[in-house]
Amino acid sequence: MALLGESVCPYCGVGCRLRVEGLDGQITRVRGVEAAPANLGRVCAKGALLGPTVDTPDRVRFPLLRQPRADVFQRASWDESLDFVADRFRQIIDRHGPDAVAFYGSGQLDSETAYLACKLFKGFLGTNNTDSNSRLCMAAAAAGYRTSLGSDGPPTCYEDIDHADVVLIIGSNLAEAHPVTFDRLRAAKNDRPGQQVIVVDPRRTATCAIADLHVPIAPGSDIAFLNAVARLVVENGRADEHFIGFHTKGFVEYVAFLMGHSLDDLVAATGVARGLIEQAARIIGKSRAFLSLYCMGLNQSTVGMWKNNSLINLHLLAGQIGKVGAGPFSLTGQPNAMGGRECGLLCHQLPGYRFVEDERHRLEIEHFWGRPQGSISPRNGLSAVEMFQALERETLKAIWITATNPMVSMPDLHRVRAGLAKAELVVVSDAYHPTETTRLADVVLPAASWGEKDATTTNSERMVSRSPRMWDPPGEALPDWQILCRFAGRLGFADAFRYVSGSQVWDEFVRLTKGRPCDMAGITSSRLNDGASLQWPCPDQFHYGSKRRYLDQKFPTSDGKAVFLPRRHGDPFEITDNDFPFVLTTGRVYAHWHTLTRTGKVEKLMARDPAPYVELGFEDAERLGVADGDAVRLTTRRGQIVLRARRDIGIRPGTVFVPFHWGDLFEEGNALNYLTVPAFGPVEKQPELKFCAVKVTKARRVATEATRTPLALAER
Ligand code: MGD
Ligand code: SF4
Repeated sequence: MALLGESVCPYCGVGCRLRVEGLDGQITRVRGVEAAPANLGRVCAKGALLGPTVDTPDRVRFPLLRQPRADVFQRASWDESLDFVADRFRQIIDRHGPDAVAFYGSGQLDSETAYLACKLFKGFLGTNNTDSNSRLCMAAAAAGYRTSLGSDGPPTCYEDIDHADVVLIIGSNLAEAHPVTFDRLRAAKNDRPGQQVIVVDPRRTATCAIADLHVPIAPGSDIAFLNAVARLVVENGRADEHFIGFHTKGFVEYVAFLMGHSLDDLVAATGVARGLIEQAARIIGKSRAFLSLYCMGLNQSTVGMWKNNSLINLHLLAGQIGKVGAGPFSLTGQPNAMGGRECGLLCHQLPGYRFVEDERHRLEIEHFWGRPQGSISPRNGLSAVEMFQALERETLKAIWITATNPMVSMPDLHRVRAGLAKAELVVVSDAYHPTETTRLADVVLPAASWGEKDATTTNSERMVSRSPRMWDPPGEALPDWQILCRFAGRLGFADAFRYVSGSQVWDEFVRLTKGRPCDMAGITSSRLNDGASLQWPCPDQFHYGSKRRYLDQKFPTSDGKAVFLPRRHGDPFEITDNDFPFVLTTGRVYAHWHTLTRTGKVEKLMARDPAPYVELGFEDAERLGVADGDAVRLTTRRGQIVLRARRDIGIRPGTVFVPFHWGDLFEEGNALNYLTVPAFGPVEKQPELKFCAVKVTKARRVATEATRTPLALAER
């Protein structure tokens, strides 16, 4: 057995560092690296079982072109396929302008690719239509940090878990979605039994196993909960007047706002007993080091940014930020969702936490890229959901999709399918084919995957690491950043996209972060290639990186003060009624990652969670005459699917839960996201994946057994 290398896990944002061992070209063992701050030697089953996901029969080995008017793909050369794509892009831009094309990427892309996609589309093609699936998970957190604290990016680090005496887990199923962080918290709690954990989730999830208090609020009612707690903290005399006076603004208005809402009304909106909220407020109010861990239960909402602001208000009120063991800590979902934000991949951003609507920022970037003034459009581009809507309206004509499978992960899939069908050109660069999305492409480009390329990523705690190439990509597959460079060359921009290595791309990018809140100027390629992992801000090459931000309690706002932003609780986007009386909420399970392109091929993981299901409460199930394993039809205003029932005592009455992982390759037309609503928040544009109104009925026909795997399909 030989060491193949040390690499960051390609799954969740915990960013575990893994030691990968192999023999005869096969991975034989994956272990956690003891010295890595993110995981301290731990690894979860998904990381440990990465081996079977690498060399599978459905890896894309060569470029594939769909044959005209046919449903079959034919192998093509790189020259042929990129010439074809470049010609089509040029024609479409000539006819309809640059905003007729778009790039839709992913939080799984390395920073090198995210940066070059931004450079090519925003700087050289003249459209800000680049976005990523991070829009579906972290946009609200980014907007929340920015509006409340003056900058995106969490102030905290994993080590804070060991120092906090109160941990609020709100809208996060840590045990299944960030299991190594969950294990760390469990260990911290075992070491210090006085540490208190509060879980706020409409479901009694596996995370509640370590909870001292579970508050099963009604889906979507987080703002009411947070405002009620804040009001009680004020009433109990627990506000930190010194911190508020010196380091915040807007407090008087905020308190007036809180007192303008009766506690009874706030409590009623949460749907839980007042005593639970009072208990939470007492625990938080007395805390010496109060840490919040949060994720999609806050972010995936049309009021996701407001939920984030409300949580940060609570931290400001209690003076629980900018110190060891305290602060709001958004857990990123994907391995490089943070890096995408730093590189400016989202449609309103530019590299180094800059913004397309800011003239000074545009000028700085144009100058750096050697572009004429005015090259970068001053308008925000299309965000994720808007891209697929624009395809259906035919205002967007071409889309380049990379490292994501929107035909499973986007809301309202019937519309996504209609959009892709109307597109003049769909290019998908992916490691696997078929996926639900590559099946609908005109061109499929073979992407090198984890272990097959050098790749830089930033995890949830701002830790930047480089994963080395450990083995060769299959066939002619290439790293995504190289594919983009070859494409840029064909569009006439070869000089600006001539890089000898990913390191050169990275070093160019970090120069753009100099002096910015996410300063990575000191995180040079030579340090990363030597195996260093460093947390930004890290302004120069002698700096050791920063575990925490805001320790001086100065915030990157115009006057250095954080801002209280009163946010009102309101109705969800889609309300339940007699026709659609249940709330449908969605999420993840431990064994699976996103749309199963990888974990669907791992026998042990499939054995744990072989098929999709709907979880519903016992009372609701009894009323509907549904037993475990019965077929249940779920109908929303957008579609219907049939799933097997799992009764659970831990879910609120009137709420049902469905994991989102299974797509059409498992059962045609039966994916969860055929049901969900494409509404998104007005500022952050993050879609509402946690709440829609649904009818639940016992189905007469038994759902087809969803036992096929993408692998089986590929082999047919
Ligand atoms: P979810 O299951 O989407 O996972 O990680 P999480 O956000 O932890 O949602 C978390 C919880 O929110 C659920 O338990 C749900 O019941 C609760 N919830 C629903 N509505 C509300 C609400 O209105 N308020 C509150 N307070 N809670 C609510 C997501 C993260 O996971 C992400 S973004 C990604 S991209 C990664 N994906 C992923 C995966 O696919 N599989 C696995 N195993 N792990 C993953 N980790 C990452
Ligand atoms: Fe990978 Fe996340 Fe598991 Fe760590 S916790 S091994 S990063 S999936």
